[in-house]
Amino acid sequence: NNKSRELQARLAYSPSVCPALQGAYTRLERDDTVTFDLHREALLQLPGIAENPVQRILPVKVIEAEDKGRKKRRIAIVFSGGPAPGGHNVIAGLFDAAKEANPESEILGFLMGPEGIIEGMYQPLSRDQVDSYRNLGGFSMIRTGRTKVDTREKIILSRKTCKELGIDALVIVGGDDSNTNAAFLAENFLEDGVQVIGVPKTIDGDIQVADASGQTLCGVSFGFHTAALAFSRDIANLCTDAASDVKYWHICKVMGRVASHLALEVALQTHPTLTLIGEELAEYLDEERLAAAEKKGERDYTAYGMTLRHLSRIVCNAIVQRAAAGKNYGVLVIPEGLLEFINEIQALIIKLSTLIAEYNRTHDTDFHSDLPDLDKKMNFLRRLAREAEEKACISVWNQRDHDFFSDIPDFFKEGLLTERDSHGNFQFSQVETDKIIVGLVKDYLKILKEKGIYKVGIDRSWYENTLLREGLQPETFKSVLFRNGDIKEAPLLFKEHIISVKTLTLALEKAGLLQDGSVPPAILKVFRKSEPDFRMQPHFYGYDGRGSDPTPFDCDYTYNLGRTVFALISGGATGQMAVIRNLEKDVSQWEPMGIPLAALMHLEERKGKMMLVMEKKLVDVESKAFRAFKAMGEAWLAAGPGEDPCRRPDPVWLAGEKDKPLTLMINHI
Ligand code: FBP
Repeated sequence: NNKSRELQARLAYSPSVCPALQGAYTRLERDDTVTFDLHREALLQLPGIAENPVQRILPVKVIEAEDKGRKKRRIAIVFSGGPAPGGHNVIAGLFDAAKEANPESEILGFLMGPEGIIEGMYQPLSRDQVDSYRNLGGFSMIRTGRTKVDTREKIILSRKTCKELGIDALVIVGGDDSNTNAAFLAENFLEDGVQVIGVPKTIDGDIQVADASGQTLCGVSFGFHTAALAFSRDIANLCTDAASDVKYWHICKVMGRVASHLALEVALQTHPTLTLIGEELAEYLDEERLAAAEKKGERDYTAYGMTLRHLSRIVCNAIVQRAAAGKNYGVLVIPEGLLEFINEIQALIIKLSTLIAEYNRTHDTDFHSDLPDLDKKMNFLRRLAREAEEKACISVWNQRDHDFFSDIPDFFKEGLLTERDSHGNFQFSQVETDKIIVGLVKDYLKILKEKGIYKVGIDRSWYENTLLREGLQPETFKSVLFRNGDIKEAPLLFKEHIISVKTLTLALEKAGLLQDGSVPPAILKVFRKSEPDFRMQPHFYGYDGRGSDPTPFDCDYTYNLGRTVFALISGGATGQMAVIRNLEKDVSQWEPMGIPLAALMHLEERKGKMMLVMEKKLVDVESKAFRAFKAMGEAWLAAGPGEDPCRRPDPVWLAGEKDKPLTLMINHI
């Protein structure tokens, strides 16, 4: 039998269903208590769906079910963007609900993402097929892709496919960009009577919706909980490793293209030594610099936001603080999208995007194919900088930009120049952010070491245990290395700059503690441990978590989303996103709803242009979850990873139905 016990349990698991979705029939009811501030541009670009109402889903008895609920339907579903655990259960929920309402209804899967709609690549889904993927991770049943249906031609082809296949409704399971796609397709499909419903997917956790009054309608996107828990299990293991071998700082880059939700969740789940949250760094204000400028009657805008150099100082301060306590190890968590929040880098990314878009427009060709290697790209930028200087006019790219850009390492330059994805997003997963941080930190630590600021103390409990084991009395050791024998008071090792074995030997000689003319091995061992030697091990938590099998919470959530989608379709809705309200509560209190996609849109810069796209929700630094994290920061920094504060979350499958994202739970206390 190739099926593990977990796999067998997964295939047999029957997700809990909320009361409104337990029967075969439902009806929609307009909910005017939920209101949104509609963007003017959404009204202009999506006039047909912009004023959709919010719809609640209510159960009806079989006898009351209207004919439209029982109608035979052909529904197509597509996965779009990165995989997220639980996608197969959206299909299962939709499949079950559609078949219960009418066994003759059919569910088709478009293959390889939106490309499948454009090219007409699809597969009818059978019960056996759906059953064999229940409660399993990945998007492998129909696969996924990142193609954007963004041109007239692609929209025409998509309409043609749906018409030819006699599709009644199209379900798009995706993140913010895919739901933007869903909104534009819904608008364009109105004429053909093809309904379009979006489903909030992404491990990044940045699809969260609250209405104008602040009431939460979608607390988190599906897949977030699983990915965060999968990463957390591994990172908790690293905390144990760090505290065991006591020689490494593990640096863990955690996925999340822009928002730092995953990093925050991982921090709350595992209590690592230090976690950087991009959104907090973006709020940074250099008050000293601001005050200095104000004194001169000037306004220094560079004081707002964090620089790379400052960021490396934050990390170094933590390393130095721990080193002084004898802890030359730790676990640092950084969000994948960290650089997005560093002002100087963000400004650079926007400038580069504008230049690339301009190049493509004026050359009617492609920047990346025309200038394939870094040297060619750099020559192009150099030429632009020269031209701008000659014209002495304000330009997108000037010599200062060029100098700053030239100064950064080649791998980082290449990362910043990588091609945007089809939605115009900067591909942070392709940039070795961890390598950049490690480089900066090492450079700065070197300076701190030379200044005598970065020096390693001795972990008292560790050295006492070691010395006792070696039969050397701590009192003897202390009297040699510390003034008055008081470890807290004055570690001689540093105050006297005893930094080499030679000096240590002299000190011991003075105290008559040499054994056969050399340092006793026990002391040497302690001394070696105390030598500042910064070693960092980089790790990336991303694609593995995306492919994990879902937690019970994500299994239930996605199955209910699938059934919600069918309820919306059978109620005649289009241009809506399926959501479940009250996710933080028990399934018996979950409320399935449809919310208008158009109301979730705003304007954003993409490939150098302002575009109407779904708004991502970033980490709110005023939120309860963020404040809880900040309140624990000092304790986590002082502690050894693997020691008391370190938290080991349950394995993904054992987490239990009631285990939900901590950020979601804390924010709803
Ligand atoms: P979605 O927004 O499509 O769900 O994808 C999220 C994500 O997993 C990000 O965390 C990551 O930056 C990106 O996908 C990686 O994309 P790719 O698969 O193209 O490398």
